[in-house]
Amino acid sequence: MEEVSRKKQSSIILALDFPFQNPQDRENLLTKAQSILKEVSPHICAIKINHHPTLPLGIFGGVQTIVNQAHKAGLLAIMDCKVNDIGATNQTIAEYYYAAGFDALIANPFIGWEEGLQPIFDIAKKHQRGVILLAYMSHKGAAEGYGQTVIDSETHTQTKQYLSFAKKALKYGADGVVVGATVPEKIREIHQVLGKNVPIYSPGVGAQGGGAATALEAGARYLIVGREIVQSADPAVAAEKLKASAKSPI
Ligand code: BMP
Repeated sequence: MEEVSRKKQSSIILALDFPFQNPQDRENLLTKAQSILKEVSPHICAIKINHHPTLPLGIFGGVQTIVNQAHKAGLLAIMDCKVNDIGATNQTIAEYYYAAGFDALIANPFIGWEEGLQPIFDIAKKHQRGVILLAYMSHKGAAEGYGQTVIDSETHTQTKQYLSFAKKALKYGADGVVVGATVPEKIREIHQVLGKNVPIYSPGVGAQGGGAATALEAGARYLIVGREIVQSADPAVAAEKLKASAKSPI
């Protein structure tokens, strides 16, 4: 990721999210996604795919076309499936997404290591792909889970859930963690734990109220941006502006 980001001179990851539309209009949706990706490609380092295109288009023959297009443009592709199940199921989920060409997927550390995250990391290692873990989400309710005070199961001391997840990301050798741009103080704390060992991916810029510069100053390495680009009158201009405002860490 670091290599692609430097080459493209961009820290922006495009969240290719679209609002609900009639599932019969699948072809239009695919055309729209491909056309925005083409326009925006020079200004980003990766795409992130969530349920928005995956549910109507499916993976093989649908979203996979977008992943292939991203790769041809020299970009990486992250699957934002927030894997959150038992190990055997997680393994199958990871195998399908990696088979579709995704370079990394996002998983939820609440499931724990044994029979949870471990099979995902094993499959990732086998295919030389990445795993990114959630550490503190960008929405308000994140405080109820990621923000709660817990007794760490290993140290038996009181800590914040997100700091415990940050330490686990280091221990597991995660390729990144997700921390909302809406909570720069949490980015700062998590960055103190991770240093340069695990990069912070930060969604929540623009539509959710987070600021690009603030998130980067706090320690985010990549900005994940959806509506601010996708729903702009000129997605390429919006992406270029964000790229320019996020120049500092490169
Ligand atoms: P937008 O820039 O339009 O708010 O999109 C952000 C994207 O990142 C969405 O796909 C959302 O589901 C995802 N996301 C987020 O906003 N906050 C998180 O904490 C984790 C996410 O994956």
